[in-house]
Amino acid sequence: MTALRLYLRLLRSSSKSMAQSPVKGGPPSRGLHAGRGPRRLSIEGNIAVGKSTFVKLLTKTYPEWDVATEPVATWQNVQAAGTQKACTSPNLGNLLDMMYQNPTRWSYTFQTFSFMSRLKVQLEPFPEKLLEAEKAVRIFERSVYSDRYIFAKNLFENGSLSDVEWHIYQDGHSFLLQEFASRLRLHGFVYLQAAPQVCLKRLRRRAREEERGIELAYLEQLHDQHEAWLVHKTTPLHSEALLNVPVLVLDVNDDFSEEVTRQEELMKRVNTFVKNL
Ligand code: UDP
Ligand code: D5M
Ligand code: MG
Repeated sequence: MTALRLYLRLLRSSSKSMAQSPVKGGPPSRGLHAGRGPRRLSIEGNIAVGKSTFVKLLTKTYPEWDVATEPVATWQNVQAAGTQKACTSPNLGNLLDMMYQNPTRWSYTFQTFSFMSRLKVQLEPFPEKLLEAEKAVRIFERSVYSDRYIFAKNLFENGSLSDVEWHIYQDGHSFLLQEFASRLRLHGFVYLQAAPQVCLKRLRRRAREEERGIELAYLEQLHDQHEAWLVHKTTPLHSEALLNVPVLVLDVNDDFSEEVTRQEELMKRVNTFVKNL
């Protein structure tokens, strides 16, 4: 069953009441990490701020941690359902490119697909082998929360999602988050913070083909969404518990990709944050 079909089936079986009512489930408030399971964190931040570079550093520094990168390749190469072998699967298109080329047509489809792909990543069982570690840690590059509270919200506010699309999206999102509350739980966010101009410079340096049309104004919108959600805490959330998840803000305006001392300092700060969860 494709992600989209599963999503639609779950949506149909969900309560008829639509998105406005907040969901009671969701990550509980935590200060100290109660119980044993792995600590689960998401690395958040604007496009091209350096998340992938940062998670690579985490992997190198803490090889015992489990790291899940963002499924961008899946969005760039949508495969037909039911096909088993990647080499023979018909490629249905580059949804990332379609969204950037025609946002009003493709944003809702993109949000549905990216949410489902992040949901799958966040629901994956923790590797047995790593569970043996005294303090197991799993890191995600972005989360089902940034999908909604950064991107979908922003696309609604800038007119790329209609009222009805935003409403249906939130309804499905809240429902699935409630259904999978305990398995989706995150214990901390690491917010990589940098000025939109810095992100634009890094975005141009990376030169991802689909992103060639992105302008500073879009990165400014996304920056404001991050600040509202993770710093000022003014973004209305589906669950109050999410509001209480600890956030580590790391200023990455200064280049860290080549600076070993800065890298060590950043890695230590994450480790201290994780230990205190
Ligand atoms: N980059 C950089 N300085 C940094 C961090 C990243 O120049 O301190 C570069 C990195 O090499 C890449 C681009 O910025 O070319 C975007 O980084 P990444 O893909 O890690 O960003 P993401 O979109 O994952 O946040
Ligand atoms: O993010 C990867 C690319 O995917 C970047 O162009 C932003 C885009 N993206 C990721 N999630 C979403 C959602 N939910 N909606 C719209 N666009 C999205 P990067 O920051 O480069 O790792
Ligand atoms: Mg990335």
